[in-house]
Amino acid sequence: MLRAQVCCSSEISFLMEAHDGLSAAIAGRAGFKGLWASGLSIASSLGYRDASETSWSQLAGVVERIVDSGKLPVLVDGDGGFGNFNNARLLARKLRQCGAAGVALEDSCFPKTNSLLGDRHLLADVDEFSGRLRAVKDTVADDLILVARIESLIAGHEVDDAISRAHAYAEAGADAILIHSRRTAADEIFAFTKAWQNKLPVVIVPTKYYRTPVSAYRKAGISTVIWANHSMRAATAAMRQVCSRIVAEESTAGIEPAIATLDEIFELFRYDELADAEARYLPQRRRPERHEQSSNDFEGLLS
Ligand code: SPV
Ligand code: MG
Repeated sequence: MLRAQVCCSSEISFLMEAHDGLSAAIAGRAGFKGLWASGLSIASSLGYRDASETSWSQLAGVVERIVDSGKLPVLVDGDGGFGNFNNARLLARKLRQCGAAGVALEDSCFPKTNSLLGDRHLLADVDEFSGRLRAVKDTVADDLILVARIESLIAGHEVDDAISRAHAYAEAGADAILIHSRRTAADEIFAFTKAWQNKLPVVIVPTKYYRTPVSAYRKAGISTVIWANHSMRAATAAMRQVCSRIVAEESTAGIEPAIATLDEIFELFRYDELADAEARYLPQRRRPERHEQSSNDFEGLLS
């Protein structure tokens, strides 16, 4: 399903960020066909920094909830694989067990730094990173789609460097190339796609160059666009606003119309299905005598 979207479709596809079961369910309801389990967003939701502070097993635990709750194919942000080839293949095996559809591995060094922050972005050696990719491919074969993410432009290198890495990663077995840029215009991305000529499908993350219209990505033959952190940022803004108002107003009356109703939450997670299942599977009889007796006894004690 994810392979079809990223690798085989002539239509552009969109992956929406999810960082927990709630954000995954909401994205699915909104109509997205696939999810991005974002390292930044998951770290933030756990109260960590996107600097390899989340462990690979914590990531896997969250991915499992995203997969179960969203019921959509999930491409997992695997950072650099949390170490060398061995850590990367262990991660990939675990993500497959959790039901992920793909993993994106970036050619950064451990511990990583978020690509959109600061200027200290150390690139992995091409051969060493290719080994990580090969180890993952040999471990999970085609069960997981393997996206090789190139951080050359983030680290301040030229498009040529990104292209030569893309060739090496394609050779190592990548199914798609994610080219990342932190510029506010998509010029570097289009220079890359022009030179790369879709030798493998191209995935992008337009967090910084968000003004570029999707029509330009279609024209450039881009396969997949990742909206990488927008639910987490929306939740942050909304929670901050609600918390400040409750503190200031010492009441929740004012914010009630602006927040999700409890019925929306019950509907989102299909509490009606649970009620139906209870009717089907729980014994349909009156509460046991013994129970009534003990509750009466309890009332007796209080009176
Ligand atoms: C993420 O969502 O964690 C990403 C994209 O890796 S970025 O934050 O731009 O590095
Ligand atoms: Mg990340």
